[in-house]
Formats: sequence, C-alpha cells, structure tokens
Amino acid sequence: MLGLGNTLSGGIVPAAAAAPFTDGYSLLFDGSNDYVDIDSAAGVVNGATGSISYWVKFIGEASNYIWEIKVDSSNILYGAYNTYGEYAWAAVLAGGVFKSSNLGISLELQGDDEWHHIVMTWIDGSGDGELICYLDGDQDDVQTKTITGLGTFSGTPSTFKIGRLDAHPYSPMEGNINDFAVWSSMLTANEVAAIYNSGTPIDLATDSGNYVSSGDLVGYWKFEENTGTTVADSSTNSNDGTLVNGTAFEAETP
Ligand SMILES: [Ca+2]
Ligand SMILES: [Ca+2]
Repeated sequence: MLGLGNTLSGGIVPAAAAAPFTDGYSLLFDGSNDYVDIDSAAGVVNGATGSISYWVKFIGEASNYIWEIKVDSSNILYGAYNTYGEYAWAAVLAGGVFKSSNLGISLELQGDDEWHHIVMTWIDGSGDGELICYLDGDQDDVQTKTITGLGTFSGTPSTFKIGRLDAHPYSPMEGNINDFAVWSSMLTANEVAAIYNSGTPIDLATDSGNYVSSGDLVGYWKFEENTGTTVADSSTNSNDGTLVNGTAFEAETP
C-alpha cells in the first residue's frame, strides 16, 4: 500500500534552492564628513594575514580615504584614492614598513560612473606574494602584481572606519561603497574572480563555485537596511556598525 513517507517514488528529493541574495542598497558618502564607525569589529581583523573586499564608485575629483583599520601609527591597513596619480591604493603599514598596491592607473576611476571591485590580500613574513591586490576580478590593471617585504604587523586593531581615516577627517570618501567584507585568510585569484562574478556581487556568507572561504569571513556589511543608522554584520561575529554625520543608504548597486 501507499503510505506516508513513500509517496515520492524513487527517493528523488528536490534540491534546496540557493539562498536568495538581495543587493538593493549601498552607502553614499557625501565627501564632507560621512563615515561608518565599526570599531566594534576592529579586534577581529588579523593584521598578519587576511583579505578585504568591497565595491566602490568614486564621485568627484578629490583624493579620498576609503577605509582604515588601525592599531597605532605604525600598524594600519587602509584603502584610498590618489587623485594626483589617478589610482586606488591598497596599503599595509606593518611595524612601520609601508607597502602599497596601485590599482587602475590610467583608467581614471573617479567620475567614470562605474562600480569597481577591489580586493586586498596580505600575509606578513612569508616571502613571495605578501601583498596581492585585484581590481574588477583580476590583476590586469594592478601596477605591481606581487609585493614582498611586508613588516611584522603588531598589536590588535582598535579602530575601524569606512569613509575616512580614524584620526582626522581630511579627504573623506565621496561616492558609494557596497558589500564590505573582511576575512582571516588570503583569498586566491580564483576566489577573487568568483566573488567578482563578472560584476555582480554574490553572497559572501556562502561558498559558491571557486569561492570556498566563507568560513574565514570575520566581518561582512551589506548595507541593505535602508533605514536608521545601524548596519548589520552578516558574519557570525555580529559586529554592527554605525552611520555617522548623515551617511545615507542609496538604491544604487553594481
Ligand atoms: Ca548592498
Ligand atoms: Ca554629512
């Protein structure tokens, strides 16, 4: 007889649908004083090895600081845009030794009305490939593809800002930032290509294709709230951030 539990012949079970990923909003920084305070997450960032990924759209023609994670004046991770050289910076200051990667020279990323994906990966003291960065999924527009000689990162970060430097408000971000993520390991080139996904963000909290590092995610802010001044951390650490000085959500995404 046909009973409960065997109504589906052959034992075929429909595959679970992939978790839906909604990316409807980014943050818009006004270039005056907007920033996000995520000091609560600073301590989970490993200055000795890790990766940072975010999407950015630059507005205006001023130099910008995009983000900073800092222990003290000798141990800092940060991202910026240098309008004089027309390139994005991904930089590590470790034990007082400064190393940076220049991204997008000659592309004039500012004012191109395009979203760009930046990934910075680092590991100190390992020899080759201590700082490896990517623009829009690959290294085609990265000036120095493999940087060695990082110093030894010392201490635990205590400040984490998106949109400006922690210590002073000069050259704040003007433009949009979306889906900011931090890992405790170096993403591989194949993983970077997977999360760039030809220009469409994916959910970084779930492994997908060549991306297999969701377990190393230590901070992940999607900026999907579209209300209030709190932005949720979608990693397991749940370190929410605070929008400061009118930093606004905008229905503008890659
Ligand atoms: Ca988003
Ligand atoms: Ca403002």
